[in-house]
Amino acid sequence: MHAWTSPEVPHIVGSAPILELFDTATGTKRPSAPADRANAPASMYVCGITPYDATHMGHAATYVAFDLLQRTWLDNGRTVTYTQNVTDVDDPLLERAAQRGLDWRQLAEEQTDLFRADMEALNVIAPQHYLGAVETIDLLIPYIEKFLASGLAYTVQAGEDGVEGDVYFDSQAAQNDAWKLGSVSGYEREVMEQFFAERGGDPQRAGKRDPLDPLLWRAARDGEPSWDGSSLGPGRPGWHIECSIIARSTLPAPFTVQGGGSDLIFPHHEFSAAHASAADGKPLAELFVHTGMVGLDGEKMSKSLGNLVLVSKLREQGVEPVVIRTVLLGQHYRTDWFWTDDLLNDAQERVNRWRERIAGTGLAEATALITRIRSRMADDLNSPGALEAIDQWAASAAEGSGEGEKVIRQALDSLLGLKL
Ligand code: 5CA
Ligand code: ZN
Repeated sequence: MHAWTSPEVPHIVGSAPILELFDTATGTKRPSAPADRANAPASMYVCGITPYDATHMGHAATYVAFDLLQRTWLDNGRTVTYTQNVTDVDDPLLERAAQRGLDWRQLAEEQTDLFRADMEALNVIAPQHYLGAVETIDLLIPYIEKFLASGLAYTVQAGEDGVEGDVYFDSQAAQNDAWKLGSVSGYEREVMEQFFAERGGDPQRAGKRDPLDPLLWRAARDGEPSWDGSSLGPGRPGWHIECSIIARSTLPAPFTVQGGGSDLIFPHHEFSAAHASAADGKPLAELFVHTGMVGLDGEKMSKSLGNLVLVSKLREQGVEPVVIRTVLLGQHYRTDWFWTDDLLNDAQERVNRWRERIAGTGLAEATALITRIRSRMADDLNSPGALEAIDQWAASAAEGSGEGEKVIRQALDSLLGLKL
């Protein structure tokens, strides 16, 4: 699948401190590069959309946060390999397509196109590997076959619908030095059970060895799409194994950062990590980075609730993407927050002030601002702090006659993705 077109990222002279990131798995801030090799190649996997409705502000906030991560790494002189998936076959997508009387492939294609256009407008650097579940099914079948052969997976007997052949992952048997249940999330069993049930798991399924065991292969049902599963029989893959194998087939083991929203910590990232470690004994990633949830009117913004502010709608109404991006950067990526129109108005005023100030900028003040932005971003992507530094600069008197204007424009674009 093709991704969107990446913007040019200008190179900014000087250097930034090593980026530290808050890692969910250890609950601590950790350097995202080896101390002795600040410019080592970096790699990340960010969980992509399930394309059944348009990009809302929650998605935008998550992908812009990881775009800041990529930009900070690039500024550290690192090459970045970035993979993102599209969950282009999944229950909610099939259900929505049926409701709207559409072919599920057509719905997925439409919504993925809209997502790409939104990402491009928001100046988000495209991933090198942009892969749909549908195009990667062949890759994961051998993994499931191996798990079955080595006792890390099992087939349950037919459920109420009489269909045989659903395969589950044995999460107890699969524990090893690289992964144990809770390695990623750190959650207590009780919390795991709650999230598993709420987020697509099936704890009640008869015949499972542990209620938390996740599905690896769903045998074909009437009216559902299915693919040839070789010895597994026709069916379609479970959700976690998709991301796990797309990551393993495109990135080093372990790669630097596994990313996504905090709603994916458990079960999705826990079991994506479990599957990868079961396959090769290595951790999925060095760091697990999660964004907070964006809400609207007191609830998490979600396609299933329908309380959405869509990037495409705002764009249609004439809101400049740089203003949307400024709203997003004004919130720290790890906090949960609510979208409001006031935030949008404030961001527009901010951008106006920056634009008014930029003309007389001197070189020394431009360099000083870049240093401040870099040090704030190096501290767990403190973008609200970076914007405050820009505000302070904008509120100060100009100290030159414009030699710094181009430098500031390039730095805001390169480091923060803000094209004034
Ligand atoms: N396709 C899966 C991941 S493999 C999925 O979660 N898709 S999604 O469309 O529901 O979400 C896409 C990305 O946006 C995920 O990283 C998810 O964690 C994040 N996300 C979803 N809702 C919000 C929200 N309200 N606030 C912040 N991030 C969100
Ligand atoms: Zn995923």
